[in-house]
Amino acid sequence: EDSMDKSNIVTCTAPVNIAVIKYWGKRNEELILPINSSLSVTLHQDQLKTTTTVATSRSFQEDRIWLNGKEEDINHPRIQSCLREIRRLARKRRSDGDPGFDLTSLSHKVHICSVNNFPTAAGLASSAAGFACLVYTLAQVFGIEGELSGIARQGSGSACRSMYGGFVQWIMGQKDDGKDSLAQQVEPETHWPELRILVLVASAERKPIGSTSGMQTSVQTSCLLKHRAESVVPGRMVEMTEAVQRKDFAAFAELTMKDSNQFHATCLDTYPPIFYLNNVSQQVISLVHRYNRHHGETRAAYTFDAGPNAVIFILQQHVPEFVQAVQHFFPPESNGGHDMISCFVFKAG
Ligand code: 2P0
Repeated sequence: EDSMDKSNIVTCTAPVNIAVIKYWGKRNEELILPINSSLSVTLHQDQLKTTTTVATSRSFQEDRIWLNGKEEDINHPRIQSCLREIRRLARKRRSDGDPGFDLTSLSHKVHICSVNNFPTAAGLASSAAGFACLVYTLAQVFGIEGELSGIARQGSGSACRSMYGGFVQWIMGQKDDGKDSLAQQVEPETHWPELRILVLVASAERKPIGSTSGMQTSVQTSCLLKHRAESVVPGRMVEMTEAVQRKDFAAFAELTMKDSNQFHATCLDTYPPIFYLNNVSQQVISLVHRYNRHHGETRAAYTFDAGPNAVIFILQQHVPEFVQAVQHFFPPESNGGHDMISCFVFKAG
């Protein structure tokens, strides 16, 4: 290869994660430091995911980025944070004597191309997989290994949890510089192979209020959010970690539903209020509680993020029965006057 024209292309994928203890609210907007810790389940890699290709070449004049085929502004502050932090780490590693991936000069510009295999802005955490993938792929290109969740966090808070598989906690940290606000694996996906994740798509419409500005207003106006962050979540993080470690489905499920409900209560407590749940979401909530009551045990749990689509946690052996209940409640052949719903089944990954 001609050393005058070194180029390098790397493609990686990163999965979506679903929070069971929700992140909502920042104490530092620029560094993306949260007001509480959170815990999530990462989906299996080849399901809902982002695929990112990064190319570098001496001939590139400037950094550029394309998202789902459309060129976007590379000067977006969060993209710039990730690029800057990766290049800073690469420079540091090399000055420490580690040559890294010496195909890629630090002075080379990057072209980034990122695609999702699911609709963005449908409340399915596209920014989490997107920034996790961006940071991971850039790290591969520049030959960096090790802790990267602190950089992914600076792209999007929830992205730090997509850097690991299985059950992952994002520890809020105490420091002002954010160095201890990192994601950590609680258990790998192999820990609980029977667990299934159903996504019930009630709407693929764009959400009315984005997470970033929504949580800003919540921090400014909701005293319920302050109470939740200070007095509720710390205990729930411990209980949830233990429920996962014991594979105690009922405990896991009840905490998941309560935490989703409290998150949406803080949205309603925000002023002006934020509504992410719609009529279909409320019907799914009733359906899950009726289903559990019918069986006399907690067999299914719902959780909702910044959108109306439900995510259901359930054990493998109960999936057919639950899907049947969903189809009975939301008949697929109905149209006009009835709400439609489609169901996708996933595993932790
Ligand atoms: C979560 N959500 O824990 C919560 C639950 C939505 C509801 O993380 O501003 O896109 O980029 O840090 O990560 C959505 O917030 O917000 C989110 P930023 P992000 O999954």
